[in-house]
Amino acid sequence: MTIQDYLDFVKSRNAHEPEFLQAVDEVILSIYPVLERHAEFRKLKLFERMTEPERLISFRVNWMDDQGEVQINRGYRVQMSSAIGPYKGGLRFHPSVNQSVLKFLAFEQIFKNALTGEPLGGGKGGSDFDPKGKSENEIMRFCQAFMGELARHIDHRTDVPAGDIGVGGREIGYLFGAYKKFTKEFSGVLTGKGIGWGGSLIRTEATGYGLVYFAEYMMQNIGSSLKGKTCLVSGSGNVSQYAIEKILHLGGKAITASDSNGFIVDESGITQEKLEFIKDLKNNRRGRIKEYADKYKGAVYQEISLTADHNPLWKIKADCAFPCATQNEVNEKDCHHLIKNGVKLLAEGANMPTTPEGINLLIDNGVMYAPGKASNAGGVATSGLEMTQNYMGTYWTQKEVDDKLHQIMKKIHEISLAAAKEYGKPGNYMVGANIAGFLKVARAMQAQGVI
Ligand code: NDP
Ligand code: 2IT
Repeated sequence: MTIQDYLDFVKSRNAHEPEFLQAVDEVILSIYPVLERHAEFRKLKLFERMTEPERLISFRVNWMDDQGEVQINRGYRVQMSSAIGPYKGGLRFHPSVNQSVLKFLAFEQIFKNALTGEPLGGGKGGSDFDPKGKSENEIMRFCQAFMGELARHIDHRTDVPAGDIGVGGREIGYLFGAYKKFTKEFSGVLTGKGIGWGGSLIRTEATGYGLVYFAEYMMQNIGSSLKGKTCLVSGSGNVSQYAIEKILHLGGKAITASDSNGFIVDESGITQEKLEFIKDLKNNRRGRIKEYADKYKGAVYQEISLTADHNPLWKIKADCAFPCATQNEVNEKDCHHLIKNGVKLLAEGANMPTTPEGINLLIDNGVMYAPGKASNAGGVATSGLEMTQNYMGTYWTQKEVDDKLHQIMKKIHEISLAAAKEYGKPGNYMVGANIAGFLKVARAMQAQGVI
């Protein structure tokens, strides 16, 4: 089969799922040389099988709002691959959630989880529920209604969800409480749990911290570091907050943060004190990033139009860029702006934030580019560490977990570079991460037979 044959095969089965096709196209373009080298993988149709979810569950979620009106949402769990461990991946609550978005996320998760070196399969789930503007009680009732159905499809050895966009510590608490009530079981069925009831230290910080550890390894690889570097960060949620924090720890300067309405630029840098303001604003008061510029007069706020042909955040001059909000938030035009301004590195905190045209432009212009499945893997890796602690019935210290996270990111960096080199694309983290992740899953599937 040619690359086009593979693309046609997947397209014919998923014609109306653009995000899923985008994620699959990137992987097949990267791993085709592996299939050329391994006739046994081709014969077993391993790649084709990876693109078909093992199971896709879609369900109705009914709940009652504060006005007593019945609301109907759609819930999903995509159990994509259990080749190397139980299905593992987050839950996303956002109005844009649909089958295509969750299949792309579940597909990415297969390779990301393989890269972590832990026994984690790939999955993803969520709902088109919009948490914005909902009361605390509505969030709780929705989580309970959602888990009312999801509980019958998951358990701590089969499928272990966690958070993603719109699902943080608060939602995991409500989901866990509901699961425990429905099943009579106190187990590690979810990760990202609170400290004191099964959660792991550093899980909250892990995606953002891991992202910046990974970026630091990329800089070290060219004899440089993040120290003194000006950084653009998009988003202001979980991943962004801890990316900004770790950039600060390593001596860099983050100057932007955003939400779906707009972004702030603070040329003097987001300090720890200002970051605490963002954390309180976003995690407790559920406010908008605009308030940052009201509070800190040196900062400027600019609105973003979601339908514009570029995002002005990526026009700000900086050394490094960390997209940490959502898919396709950095397009070709944005990459032109980044390159023109001399950006040296773009590492993805979000999943698939850069469009394929954007990625090609960055790589062709010598910008170091890290795909999310490598650079944001610290979150799920630490979820894996939470699962291990739950199985063992123990808690590790902050230092123990952070050291392990550091080692995992270092290893992902090494194996991605090694695979890229072996397949004739030295320095190409995208090709390397896809190949290293694919090989691990492929060998497991090969060993387990046609099942
Ligand atoms: P949060 O819900 O905590 O934060 C999401 C942030 O992104 C918010 O600032 C949000 O703004 C913004 N955002 C969301 N959707 C859009 C949109 N369509 N356009 C513009 N801005 C948007 O989510 P996380 O920080 O957990 O997740 C961010 C990204 O990181 C996602 O791609 C997720 O898949 C990925 N990721 C998350 C991991 C985790 O452990 N949480 C692990 C690995 C990857 P607003 O408030 O206006 O919605
Ligand atoms: O995209 C991701 O890796 C996550 N949202 C985290 C998944 C997890 O199971 O911790």
